[in-house]
Amino acid sequence: MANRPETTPEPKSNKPALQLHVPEPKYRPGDEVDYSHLEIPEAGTQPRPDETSDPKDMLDFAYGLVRVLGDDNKAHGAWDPKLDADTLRTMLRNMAMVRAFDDRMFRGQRQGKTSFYMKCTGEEATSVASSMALASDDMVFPSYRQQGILIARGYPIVDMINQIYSNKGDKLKGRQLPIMYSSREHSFFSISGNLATQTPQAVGWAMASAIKGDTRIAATWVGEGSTAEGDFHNACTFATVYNAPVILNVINNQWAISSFSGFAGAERTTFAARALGYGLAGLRVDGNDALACYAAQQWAANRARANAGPTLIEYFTYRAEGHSTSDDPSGYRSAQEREEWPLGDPVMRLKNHLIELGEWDEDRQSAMDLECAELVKAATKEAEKNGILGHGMHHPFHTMFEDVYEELPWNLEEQAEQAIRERQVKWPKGGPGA
Ligand SMILES: Cc1ncc(C[n+]2csc(CCOP(=O)(O)OP(=O)(O)O)c2C)c(N)n1
Ligand SMILES: [Mg+2]
Repeated sequence: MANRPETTPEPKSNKPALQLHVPEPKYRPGDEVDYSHLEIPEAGTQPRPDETSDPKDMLDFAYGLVRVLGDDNKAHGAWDPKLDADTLRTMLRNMAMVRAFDDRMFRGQRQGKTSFYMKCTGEEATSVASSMALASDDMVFPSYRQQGILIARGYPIVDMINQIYSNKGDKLKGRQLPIMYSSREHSFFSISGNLATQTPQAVGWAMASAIKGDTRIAATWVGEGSTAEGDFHNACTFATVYNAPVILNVINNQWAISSFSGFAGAERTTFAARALGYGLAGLRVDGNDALACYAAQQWAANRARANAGPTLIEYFTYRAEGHSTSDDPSGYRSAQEREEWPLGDPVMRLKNHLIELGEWDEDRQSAMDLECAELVKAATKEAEKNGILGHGMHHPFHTMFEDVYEELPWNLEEQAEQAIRERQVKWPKGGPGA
């Protein structure tokens, strides 16, 4: 470029030259990983503030870490939600189901049955345990890594797979990218690929619920990287201004594809501390501790239901696998990160807790894992009858023009006919995806 100086310009005064800081992750492929700089308090050491607390009195909660499950596999402290053994076993099963589902769908993508899939390995507690603390008709506005909510809410696995295969059983008629589910019956808002759009939508829905004098609250989930989007900040402003009955869940899994959390501000402060500037209650929790996830969500839900205000919760966790089936994390981060992650594995921690309580054992765990794998396998076979990628068993092409207008306008009808005609001319034998 013509006007760009080739060398550093001579200083014009004795003032120091300005410098730009560009964040760089601590570890790259092949590096030894040492997480000893992370401050991880003992489980049970944080007090539990009153649910109607003034955010000004909660500053420590935005920088600390709420933890319930200790290294001794026991539940500790004021945040222990004291769930009965049946509920804990349901939570464990939902999480095991998510893992079984993720494994099979990932393989399905590698086998060419779908174009795309995203796992949530290591983050199961942040969706399963949190959503179990909500009422089943509270409205959720998730991102793409919260399949755990649908599973916890009992959405049929076969319908999830039909959506992933975009087949003729797909309730969304192939109009959404695989995994971008939507279910009005399960109060699960349509997932959008445009990051963070769900956050102002959740706040708006919560405001509407309050305007109508309804009792249902809203909760949204957003990745830490996505908090850098303007939408997230607009959501925080509206939430605090109107005291909307909403919970903003930020999943800090350390990575946004190949960008580490530092690019969204993690070098400077915590994501929970975002709450402070807006006057929102902020909680930072161990995202691999299912009981802490449940307890934090329950605290925030009680607060919202009491008209005491919105809450921003940061779940400190780790994305154990690639971003999606299109990603290979070995190209940008050290494989040791997953092994060294100091907060452990959420499924194993809950399992060990149940064993410690005398309410579970390894044999039951193996039997449950097998049962989940078999259930997912059977659902896959069922969904495959409706078609897989490239088999042409999708909804008829004409449906892509439908459902926007009550009656299809003549110009769209013409376009539809033309599109289908052109396809027949181009691929008389059916062609790709026919
Ligand atoms: C507005 C927008 N910008 C960029 C993208 C591309 N993109 C998709 S996922 C992603 C990473 C998001 O990371 P994070 O919010 O941390 O969520 P995570 O994937 O870790 O769950 C990016 C950059 C997008 N879909 N939408
Ligand atoms: Mg992330």
